[in-house]
Amino acid sequence: MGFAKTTCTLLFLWNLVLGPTIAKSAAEWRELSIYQVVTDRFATNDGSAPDCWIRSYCGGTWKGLENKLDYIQGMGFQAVWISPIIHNIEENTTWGYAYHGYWGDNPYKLNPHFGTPDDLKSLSTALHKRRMSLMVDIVINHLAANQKPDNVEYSRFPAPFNSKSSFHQPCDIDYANQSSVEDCWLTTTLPPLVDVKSEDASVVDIVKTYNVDGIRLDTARHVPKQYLAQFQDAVGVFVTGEALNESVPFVQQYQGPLDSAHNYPLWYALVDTFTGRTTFDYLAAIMKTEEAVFSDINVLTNFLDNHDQPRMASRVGDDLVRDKNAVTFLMFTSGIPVLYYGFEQRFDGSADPVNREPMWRSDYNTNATLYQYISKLHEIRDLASTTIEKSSYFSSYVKVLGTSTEYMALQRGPLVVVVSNVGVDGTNNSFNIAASDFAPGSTIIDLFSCSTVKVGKKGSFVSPPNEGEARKKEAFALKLPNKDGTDMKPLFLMEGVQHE
Ligand code: ABC
Repeated sequence: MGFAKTTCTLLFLWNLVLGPTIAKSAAEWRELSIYQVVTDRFATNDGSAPDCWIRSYCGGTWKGLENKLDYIQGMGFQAVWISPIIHNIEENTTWGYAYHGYWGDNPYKLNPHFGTPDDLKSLSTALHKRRMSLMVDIVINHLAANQKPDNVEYSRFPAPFNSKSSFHQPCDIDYANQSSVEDCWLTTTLPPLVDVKSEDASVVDIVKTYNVDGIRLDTARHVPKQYLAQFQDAVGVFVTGEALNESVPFVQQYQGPLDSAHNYPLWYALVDTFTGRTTFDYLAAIMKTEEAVFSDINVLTNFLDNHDQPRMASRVGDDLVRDKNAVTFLMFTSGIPVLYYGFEQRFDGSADPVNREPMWRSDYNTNATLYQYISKLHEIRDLASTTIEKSSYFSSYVKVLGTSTEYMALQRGPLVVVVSNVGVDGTNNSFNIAASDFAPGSTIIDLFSCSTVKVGKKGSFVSPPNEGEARKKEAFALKLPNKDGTDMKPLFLMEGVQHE
């Protein structure tokens, strides 16, 4: 099947490109938070801010991204997921150019629009020097051609893809039929996405040598599961797969063959909850089902936005408070938080492609409210996870302490998080938490306002409504007890967390 031959060639090629592997396991990834970028849209080589057509290359590069790692790390992220790196079709098409990277035509070459092999290697090294991790988006389901399905010039693809027999016959997907989802073509209109016969092992190792810490596997639901398992085995790094579906049992099928999957079922619930369309009971029910059904929810990749979906800010308008509550939940619930670039600048693009705005429009403003806020959330997360043993914090599941129409309280390790979905209008209702792990009689502190609350029987306490405009607007509170459960001292998060 050509497996060994392609493996050796590619190992050689990719080792040249990226240097030695620093593979990270699922257990290591679950302690990280990920920042997702579309390379073309994140930063240019020289820091310039060109105007561009939203469906063409805008000029972002790996070098540009490397130069902006301070910005990403300054918010607290420990990993960066970059869009696909391989060579793509060059032509303008019905849907514009391949700036996003999902229209590969040669997996053996890099996309020159994003830089040279040395540039990518340099990005990888720079991340590792900062103790950050690199996740690369990989597409094994298809290649692309800008010819009608019956006229695809297969000879233009490199071996072993240079013949029609390496691909399935063109057909349109019937989403009710899994064989059709796996074998038909994701798109048959121009430019068609030519479906690779992934079950041929020759393809597996194309990716084996991507010398990165983790992989985001595009279109996982379109690849037969036995092949996904082979792929996971072959690459030997953490893989999170994209199976775009609302159903928990459906997405669960992909954890096993792969380490992890994008938590699309949770995403649907988050959007509905934090835009105020559903109650917290609904979210709590999804969380409970996921806990029961998945083998490990802590390695699923959770998100509020991504490059395929309308951004949160496009749904909630001016209501920054909803964004704050949603991202608070994201950072403290079970699973790996993934933030799509620009969320912190309140980019509000709706459907693809306007949700892929050039980042330079924000001027990389580190004073932006959400930028500062997310960096604070990271500080709290670090504090909470190091107050107890870090690995036990990240392997434990968040516990829902209670819900009301306006609030949800969650406990994770030493922290209770109270989020609200009422938005900027706030609420005058307090929230009674009947039981928590806090010691009765101890004092707990709201990490944002520094106000304190006394814990009653069974760990019960009252989370007061926000007083005064600032708190009222935020409509949530975070509580953390001292290590020994005794009296608390304030933590001034604006000036950095103080442990004493
Ligand atoms: C281009 C244009 C768009 C245009 C589109 C037709 O063509 O840019 O403006 O609307 C890449 C590019 C896109 C490009 C496409 C196609 O290629 O990024 O800009 O769109 O040329 C992945 C990536 C995505 C990427 C590709 C292709 C795949 O994240 O960025 O797109 O490599 C399916 C796939 C999923 C894929 C997604 C785009 O399409 O499964 O892997 N994403 C149902 C199906 C889903 C399906 C979805 C969209 O429709 O179940 O499998 O996703 O077609 C819910 C249900 C869902 C349901 C949704 C719609 O409703 O629970 O199951 O999803 O309630």
